[in-house]
Amino acid sequence: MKRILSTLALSVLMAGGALAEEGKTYSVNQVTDASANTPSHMFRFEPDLLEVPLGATVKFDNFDGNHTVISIKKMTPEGGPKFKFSKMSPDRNVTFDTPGIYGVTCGIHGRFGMAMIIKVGEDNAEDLKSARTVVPGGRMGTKISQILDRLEDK
Ligand SMILES: [Cu+2]
Repeated sequence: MKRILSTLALSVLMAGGALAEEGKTYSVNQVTDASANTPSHMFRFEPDLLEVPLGATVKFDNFDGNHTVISIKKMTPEGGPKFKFSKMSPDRNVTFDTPGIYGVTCGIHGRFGMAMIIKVGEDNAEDLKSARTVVPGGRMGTKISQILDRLEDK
C-alpha cells in the first residue's frame, strides 16, 4: 500500500512539474571567443541547439560582443514569431506558441556560421524533414545542417 501511495505521489509531482515547465524562460547567449580556432566557433550562440516546450520564452542575452539576433525567414514555421534584435534592443524575449524547428542567425556573423536552432514542442520528425529542405547556403547552412544532424541523432 505504501508503495502504491508513493508511486501516486510521484506521478502527481511529475504532472505538476510538466505544468510548471510551461511559460518557462530559457536563456541564449551570443558569444565572441577570440581563442576559438574556427570562425563558427569564434562567433556563436550558446547553446546552439535549444529544445523548449510549447509556450516557452527565450531570452537572448547578448552579453558578449556585438551581435544581432535574426529569425531566418524560411526556417520559421508558419504562424511562428519572426524577430530581429540588436544588443541595444530593450526587449530581447521571444515566446514560442507555434511548434516546429526555428533557425536563428546573427546579421553580422551569419556568414561565419553563427547560427542556432530552437526546437519547440515534441514530435518534430516531420518538421525536421521540412527544415532540411530550407537550410540556407554557405557556412551558416553548414552549421545548421550539423545541428539538424545532432537533433536527428537524439
Ligand atoms: Cu554575431
